[in-house]
Amino acid sequence: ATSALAQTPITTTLPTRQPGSNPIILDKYTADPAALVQGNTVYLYTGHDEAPPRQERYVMHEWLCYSSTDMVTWKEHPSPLNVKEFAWAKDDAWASQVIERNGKYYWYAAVEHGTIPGKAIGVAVADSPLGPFKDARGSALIANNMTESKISWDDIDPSVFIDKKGQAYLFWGNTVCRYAKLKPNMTELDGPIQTIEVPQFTEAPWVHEHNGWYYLSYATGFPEKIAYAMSRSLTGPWEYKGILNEVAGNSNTNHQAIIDFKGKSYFIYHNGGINTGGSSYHRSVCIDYLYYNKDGTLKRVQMTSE
Ligand code: FUB
Repeated sequence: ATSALAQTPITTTLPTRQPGSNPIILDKYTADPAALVQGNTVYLYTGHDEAPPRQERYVMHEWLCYSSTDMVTWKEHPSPLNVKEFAWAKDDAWASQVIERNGKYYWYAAVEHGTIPGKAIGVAVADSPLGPFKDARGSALIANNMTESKISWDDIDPSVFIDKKGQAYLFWGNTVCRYAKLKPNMTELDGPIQTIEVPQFTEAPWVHEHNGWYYLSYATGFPEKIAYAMSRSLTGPWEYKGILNEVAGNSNTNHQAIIDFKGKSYFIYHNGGINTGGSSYHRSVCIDYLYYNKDGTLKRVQMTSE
């Protein structure tokens, strides 16, 4: 039998976006969003799903950057980082996050290592959120050790956070959630790698703070939903609070960024929602509002097409 997907005509002309609708970018497939608020502007960094139509595999060589001052209209900037910038890496511009410290911008990114088997995390630095970003170390910050989980993609999905005292933390992982402190230079670990116990952690940790609570959201199960835990401390213990949103349409993976901007909170994620070819490997970034309960817990995200 011919599948519904095979019957769907795949066009190269993607639809035109109505302002405020989801997905927010229609002329490229975008995945693994990370957002950085800088004053009046939100910078949105995404992976770029470049697989040819119907090819169900990740083809990702570069990251993309968009900015907005209203979360509705998004301006695309030239790609500020390509996996080739990491000379020690082979390919695979997977999930990433950018953070600012002392006027410099640090981009943590998962890539396939060229000589050490499996995924690794590199860090690039720039003087502007728009780049150009340059490899800050000349080597991986985290390279695959394949110790506990025995999988080659356990060192992926970096999320970085700086607390009010100026201590930076890097969170990452697949199957096992890990974290480590970063030195003030942001390019070296400061102490041992620790693990975090949260139920059914698949990947995609994102750490944010809101009203004195820390939140660790992450992809759970497969196909992936997003779950979250809360803590008063970045070093835990983390208390599991449940599912934050359901499987996003037509994509086995989900990957979230959470920000506050101009008095509102946003849940930024991806789905396979473009109806001319969207899939688990042709993903699209979406944005919905996020609402907090009085006790700090999160209301389930209502995914919308607007
Ligand atoms: O984009 C490649 C991988 O898919 C990411 O690292 C995961 O979070 C999932 O979104």
